[in-house]
Amino acid sequence: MSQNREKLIDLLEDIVGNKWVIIEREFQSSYLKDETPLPMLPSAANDLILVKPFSTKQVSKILEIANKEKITVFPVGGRTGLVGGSVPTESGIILSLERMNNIEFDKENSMAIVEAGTTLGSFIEVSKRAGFFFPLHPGDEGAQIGGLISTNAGGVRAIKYGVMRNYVYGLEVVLPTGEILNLGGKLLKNNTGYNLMQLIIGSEGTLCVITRAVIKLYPECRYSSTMIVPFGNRYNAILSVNKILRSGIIPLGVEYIELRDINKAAKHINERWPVQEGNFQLLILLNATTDNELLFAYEKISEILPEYNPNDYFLAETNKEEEMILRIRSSLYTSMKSRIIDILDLTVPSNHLLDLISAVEKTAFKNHIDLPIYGHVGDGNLHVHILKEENTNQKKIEKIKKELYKVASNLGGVPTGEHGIGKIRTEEIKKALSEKEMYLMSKIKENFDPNNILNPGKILS
Ligand code: LAC
Ligand code: ZN
Repeated sequence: MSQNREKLIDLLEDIVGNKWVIIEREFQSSYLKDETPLPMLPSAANDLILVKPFSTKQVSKILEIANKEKITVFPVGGRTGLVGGSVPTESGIILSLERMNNIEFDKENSMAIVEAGTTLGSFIEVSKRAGFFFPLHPGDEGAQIGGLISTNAGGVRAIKYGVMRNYVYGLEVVLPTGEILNLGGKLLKNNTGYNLMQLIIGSEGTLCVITRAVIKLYPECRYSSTMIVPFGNRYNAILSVNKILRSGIIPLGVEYIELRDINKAAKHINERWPVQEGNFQLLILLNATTDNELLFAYEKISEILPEYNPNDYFLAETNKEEEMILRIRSSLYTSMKSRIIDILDLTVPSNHLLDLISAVEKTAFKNHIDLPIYGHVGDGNLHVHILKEENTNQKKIEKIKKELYKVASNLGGVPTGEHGIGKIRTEEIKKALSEKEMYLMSKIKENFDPNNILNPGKILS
């Protein structure tokens, strides 16, 4: 161990205490990866020090030292990302804010002041106990607030209230220099200059470390229901979505799933998917403040659907059933993960979803492979999975990905609507954006982080 490393460990221990500086590799193992499929997962570097501060002041001191000594810092949350965004790919410090998990409520403003290390699961639970609803649900409840904000998370309930950036009103962040900034606040309107707060949301830990956030909450919704609509035909399922979304009702979410995959997900967590007919299914999540409003939405959907020949409808009305359906849906990725080479996150304008799906089908057919699809059709966002199969090789995989990215782009889409760029999509962003946009982004990075110490090599390479 070099002298510098010893000195750094001493300094960090002075800030957070011996117990919270972890230097043994075996105790760092879960911090060296995220949920990226193994064939795509970047390798973690050697010589890493895991630090767990307890306050914004401690985060500030750590960054001040790191910046002065030009030591790389990798902020991590719940490590549930899918693009290697939090993997510590260079020697340096892994900064976990998991001990910073305090939640306060401002009931008069319907907002919560939440520390970055709070998990999604506990935030949903504690908010519920306080009489509030936090609708966003990006799958894994082990995700942390800081990570949800820095990746602008989405998930299955992102239509009615939007994605994470729509919930964030204020941020406390620490710049790579150690300076602490408070951006936004509890204001519902704020036009005071460039919106740095929104720039930071989705910046994947490359600009600053988020330590605390002011988050908008909604009143607890007493009326909700989850519809499962099975179809015998993929195209009909997809075509009906646009019509539903234009009908004047706003569902919490509309998901597309396939029976074969969702059955495996259910089995994975010892549950049973309630609808066993129709290989192509829509999951429609509804909520309302009155019974009548819910009934209206349900009737509207029931009016539209017959045109698309669904096999039947299934309506889950008890909270228990709804929770079980959400849990099974949230397990889709995990249940497939060991077979996945890569999970794409293609996003197109919703009127082009069908074009995207038929292009994926063509690519699958041409290459004699299976490309399972599911995802957030209500957001125009589909996950296409490239699986480990006997007839795949690296060259073929690259060709398939290139083809699919091109299709999305030709339809006015982007390579990612949800998972972000992280480490593994840095070539994709260059193809998706103009040189000028990339230049402006690199200048923004330089201004926030002149020594490039914070999550280097992510988003921009
Ligand atoms: C999902 C994750 C993989 O939609 O984004 O389940
Ligand atoms: Zn998703």
